[in-house]
Amino acid sequence: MSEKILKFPDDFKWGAATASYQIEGAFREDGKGLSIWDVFSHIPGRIQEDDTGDVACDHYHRYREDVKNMKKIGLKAYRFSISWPRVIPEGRGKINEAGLDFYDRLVDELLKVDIEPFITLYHWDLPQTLQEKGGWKNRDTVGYFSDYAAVVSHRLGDRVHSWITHNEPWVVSFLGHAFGTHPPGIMDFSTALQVSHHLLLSHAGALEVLKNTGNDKTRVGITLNLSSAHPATDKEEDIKAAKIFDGFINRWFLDPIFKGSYPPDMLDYYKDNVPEILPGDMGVISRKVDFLGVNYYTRHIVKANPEEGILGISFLKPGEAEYTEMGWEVYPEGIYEVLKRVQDDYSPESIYITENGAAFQDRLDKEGKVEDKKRINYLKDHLCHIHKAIGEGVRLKGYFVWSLMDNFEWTYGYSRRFGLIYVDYPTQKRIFKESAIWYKKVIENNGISQ
Ligand code: IFM
Repeated sequence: MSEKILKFPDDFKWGAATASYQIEGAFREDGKGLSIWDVFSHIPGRIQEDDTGDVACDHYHRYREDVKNMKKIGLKAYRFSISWPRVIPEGRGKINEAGLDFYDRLVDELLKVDIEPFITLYHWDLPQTLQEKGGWKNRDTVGYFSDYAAVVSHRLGDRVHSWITHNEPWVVSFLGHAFGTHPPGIMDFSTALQVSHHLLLSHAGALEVLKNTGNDKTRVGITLNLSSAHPATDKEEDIKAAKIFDGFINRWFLDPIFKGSYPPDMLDYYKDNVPEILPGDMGVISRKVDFLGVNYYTRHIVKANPEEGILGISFLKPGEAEYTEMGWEVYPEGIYEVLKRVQDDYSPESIYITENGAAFQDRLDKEGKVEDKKRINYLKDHLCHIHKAIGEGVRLKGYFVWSLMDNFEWTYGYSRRFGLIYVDYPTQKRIFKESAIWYKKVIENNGISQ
């Protein structure tokens, strides 16, 4: 029987993604300043096993080998982030040319082998000096971010055309400022909401800078972590709880960007915690983006629980479902639900899945192989639902696996492995997992075999 292949559009961009703090290492080299993650990861007890990103995957020194591996997989695009304090050690003012040189070399190395760079400006590593001035709570940081965007664009904008301002502003706002599990470790809901507003403003500031300093090929977007929110039952209170969760994680960011206003039900719900919004802010935030980046990992089943936290909700985890090492339910239908919803309700010009992937327990066997069937199934099932969404008119232009290689998974340290490539940390040896070989075939076929 001949194999049936679900084909993707001819110009579909197959990629993989990483982020600076998670892979680079070299945390004090060549003039780099400290980031909030450098400082936070050194506080005992904050990170599993007290791991840090000091060395991580040593990508700063091994980027040539890493680009070769990308080419072996056949990637068409690579999404990575820039470390702000590597480029501007104190966040503003003096530029560190050696830091810019690193990204310059990386971009050239990628272009040499026809891999398109997608750059994220902010994947969470704020310069520590700016944190000491109030970080994202301080509105001045918005302006510093635009200046940083200009510096990077002047150096790389002739060769880099696809830019992402922020990665997952929800995580920065709430894990960093409401739940305190990420730096700066603040636990204050109104601060988190103010931060979310400043992040959105800074996105729009950088968007304008990138457009003005780039060329007619420059495309700018933002990446949001979106989820599909399912009510646990058809009881009115659970339906309402799911709507609140949707407002909290999805609409609080989508509405300002695409509609120029925060969702009215959430403004009511947050009451006194609502951020200070200056006249003109919403017009700025809703400047047109060229694309939306969507990070999708799982769905949420939401139940009303008035006793629980500020939102009064809790989550159900169905016993029969499969879970990843992060404890996230494997729910591939959700990627279809999110894509359709974004297209129907917000109609972005184009969309990229800028992250999708899974952490499972990977074992390097005696033959030196990593047989990660669960990851292959995860990726394949999600791609099937993506294919369906494209077939129904969703303007999805590309897909980036999280992640190219195992790396520092934030508060979980190195205990969670998301990579297509296994990293043996003591030797820094890179080993292709079975999923990398499978993904190579997907790219070759421009589709998935059924
Ligand atoms: O590793 C992270 C990434 O930095 C942002 N998105 C989610 C990934 C998995 O947790």
